[in-house]
Amino acid sequence: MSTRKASLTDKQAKNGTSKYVLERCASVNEYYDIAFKVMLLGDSAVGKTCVLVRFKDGAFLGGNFIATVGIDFRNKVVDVDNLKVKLQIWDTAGQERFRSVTHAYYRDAQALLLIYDITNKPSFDNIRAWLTEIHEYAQKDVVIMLLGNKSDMAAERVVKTEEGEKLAKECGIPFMETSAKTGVNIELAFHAVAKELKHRATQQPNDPKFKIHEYIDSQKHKSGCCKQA
Ligand SMILES: Nc1nc2c(ncn2[C@@H]2O[C@H](COP(=O)(O)OP(=O)(O)OP(=O)(O)O)[C@@H](O)[C@H]2O)c(=O)[nH]1
Ligand SMILES: [Mg+2]
Repeated sequence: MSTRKASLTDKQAKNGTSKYVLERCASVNEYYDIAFKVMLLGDSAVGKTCVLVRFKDGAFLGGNFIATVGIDFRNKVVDVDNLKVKLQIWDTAGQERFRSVTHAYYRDAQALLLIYDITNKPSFDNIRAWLTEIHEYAQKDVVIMLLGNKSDMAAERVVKTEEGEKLAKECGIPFMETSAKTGVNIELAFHAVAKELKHRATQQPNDPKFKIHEYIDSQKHKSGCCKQA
């Protein structure tokens, strides 16, 4: 084990401002300052596992679809404003029969990425039901982000970008379209969530509030990410 001086942890512990998981050390391979749990939710086959694999390994899981059974997680450490933020990302099974298994994990999650498939209308229509479930099982202040995945499949699109934007606006949550296949917006989605969680955990009373919607818009424009599929 390597130990790192973690002024953040001490400060937070002293003034008791955070209920987040703040840890000061890690194994040799996994060096981090602060850790959060993120959950991927959405109907079966929308691409949750592929989004996670793209983010974690930079690869696309093409070929035959293998539905996730139960729940699984992967860790990734990202840099946020010079802080090492560990995201423990839980990949849930979208199939109905596993729902009771995944419910048990909601309480621990600090962020939820709610995913639909832009080529599958029912997966979009079910987002409201997912949000009802989230309100029932998740923490009240959980960070939620809506993702319309498979943006590379322009010819098969049945859910317009504007529909995703409208729903997200109604629910007051950030939104973007992603592609686990091309990688479009995958890093940005996780990074925005990591930044929001880090700000919530470390914010001092007089610090300016982090505005996730504005951050996403500024980064989208920077990378020109949404112009191509
Ligand atoms: N073209 C394209 N195909 C994708 C994308 N993401 C996932 N897929 C494909 O969609 C299928 C389902 O992907 P998964 O990631 O396994 O779906 P899932 O949401 O994890 O499904 P469950 O585990 O059953 O909940 C697979 O055949 C993937 O190759 C994407 O961004 N673009
Ligand atoms: Mg899966």
